[in-house]
Amino acid sequence: MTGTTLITNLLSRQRWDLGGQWRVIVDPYEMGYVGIMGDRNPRGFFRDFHQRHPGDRVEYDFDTSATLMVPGDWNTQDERLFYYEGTVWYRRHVDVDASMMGACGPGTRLFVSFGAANHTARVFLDGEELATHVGGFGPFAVEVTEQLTVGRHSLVVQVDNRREPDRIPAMRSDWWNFGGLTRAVELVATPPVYLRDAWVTMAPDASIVGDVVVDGAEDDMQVTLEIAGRSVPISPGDGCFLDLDVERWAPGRPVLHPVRFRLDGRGGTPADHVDDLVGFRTVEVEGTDVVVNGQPTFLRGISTHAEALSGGRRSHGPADAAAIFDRIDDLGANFVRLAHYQHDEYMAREADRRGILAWCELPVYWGIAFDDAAVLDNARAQLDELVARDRSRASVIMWSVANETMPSPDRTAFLADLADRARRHDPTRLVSAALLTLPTADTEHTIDDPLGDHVDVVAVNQYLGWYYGDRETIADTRWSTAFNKPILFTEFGAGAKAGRHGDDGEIWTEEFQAAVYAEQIEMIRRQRSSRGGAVAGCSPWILKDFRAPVRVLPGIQDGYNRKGLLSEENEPKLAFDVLRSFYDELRVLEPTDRRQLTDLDIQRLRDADRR
Ligand code: GCB
Repeated sequence: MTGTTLITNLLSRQRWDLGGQWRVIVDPYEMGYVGIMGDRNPRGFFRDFHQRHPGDRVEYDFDTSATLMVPGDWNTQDERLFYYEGTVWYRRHVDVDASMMGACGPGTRLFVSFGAANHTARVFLDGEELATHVGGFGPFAVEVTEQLTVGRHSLVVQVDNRREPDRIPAMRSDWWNFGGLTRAVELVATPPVYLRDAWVTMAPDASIVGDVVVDGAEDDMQVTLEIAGRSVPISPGDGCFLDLDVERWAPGRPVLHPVRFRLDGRGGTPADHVDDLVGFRTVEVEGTDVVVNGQPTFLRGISTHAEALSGGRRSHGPADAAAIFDRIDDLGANFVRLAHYQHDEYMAREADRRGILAWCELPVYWGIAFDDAAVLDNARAQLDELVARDRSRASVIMWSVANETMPSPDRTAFLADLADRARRHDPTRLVSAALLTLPTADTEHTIDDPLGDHVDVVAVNQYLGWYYGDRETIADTRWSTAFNKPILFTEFGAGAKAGRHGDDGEIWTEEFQAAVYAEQIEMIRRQRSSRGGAVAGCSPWILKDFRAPVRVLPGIQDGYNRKGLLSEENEPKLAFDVLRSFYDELRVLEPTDRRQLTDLDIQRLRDADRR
């Protein structure tokens, strides 16, 4: 078997879109792979057999089977698959011509790359099993150089989205388990020796650091980074270290610099190159402040799932990312929490372009088998994919290794391992994990979860005024940690059905949700960091109502978590404006952002001042 690989900077490569309508076979009993004796089925769907003679016993036929759009989740494309959790076989033909085979000169290598396939994918070409990838949100590629010839080929992918106790995520989550080839599938060409990975970013001491991985390396290759008019040698594995005065990327000021990584062979002949647009900024923690470019920066955030703004489907690609970020911009946010798993690469790129800071998260979520070494291995692999893909993104300031995990020695060891690994791979960014807070009758909360020792930012999900606590006492609540680190409220919120109005004491009304936001905001106002408090920001739960099978209340939830500031069809609820006004108020205090204000912003600030 070939196995999977990870190619970063795909957008800089020659690619052919393999999206469109793929033929599919739904296979709840997995008979397309396994025979009746539990062995590998020699006539399995991966063979893509066709009946050639009237006597041929072939009991499937992709050519006449249903189709599904790729990229896309299967749940929202076919109502029979809405709740489906199991295997679907995807098949498409790949037509290869001589120009593709030679796209990067003699020895061109070809890969099929997947933005994500939820949850486990087996890839077959012309009946041959090539690779398996585990993890529903990570990018991967499969080399097909040896298999592809000029002509038509059968590409079959078995995608299985069953929930299992030893998967990440595991059995329960408060979001839809969208199955399928949910992100782009592409054929990618590279030269025979190529830059499989190439990244550059700014370290906290403002030096520029970067490195590359050369695949197919020959001894006399040379790698150079071209940046801001300079050419700097990179020694693969040891990287580069540069003291260069570049204009900084900052929240609200998204300055991006073109960079090129060049790979040259013997005598300086060009062998490969990768282009990127990269911003440079520093990020660190000082006491209870998050400091960006030397400036304490309050994170005016919002959390979001990877769900399209309308239609309740899995989002993918640049258009969905732009639409989501339009709404984040409308809020006046400078920070987004990309919850609860790896979003697609376009999200961090859009954040780069907009000057919005980002938190990236692994799906280490409720009920993970922390005592299982294989589960830890998979978490490590998912982390590696995420860091490798996004570590040139200036917007990304934080890797989150988990959400809401119950403290236990196994859990803390597991997550400490991931936190250390994130730092080893990328010492330039912060590490965090969203912690669970449980109800107490107190208005004094001290976070002492032992994981606090292993993170840079103590992120807290708290549902005062919703799952517990009186709304009236939210504003009086005081938060501290045992760690002298910034506190970030990664979640708070309340459910409201858009268009449902009433008294602010009645749950599910927009008024109730808005009132919870007002109290939470008042609490934050009273203890912002760099003014004596410890709260360095928030990313309330959540931008938009999102599909969740556990949300069953008829007439109100109907399969949606209703904590969105926007309805599932992108209509703002009252709380949207409450949060926006708070962020407007904060922006006045922030010099970097002030330069970016439009006339409309200034008018809004004046209005906020008058209130
Ligand atoms: C949480 C979870 C999030 C849920 C949210 C809720 O704490 O982190 O995934 O959707 O609460 O609405 O209960």
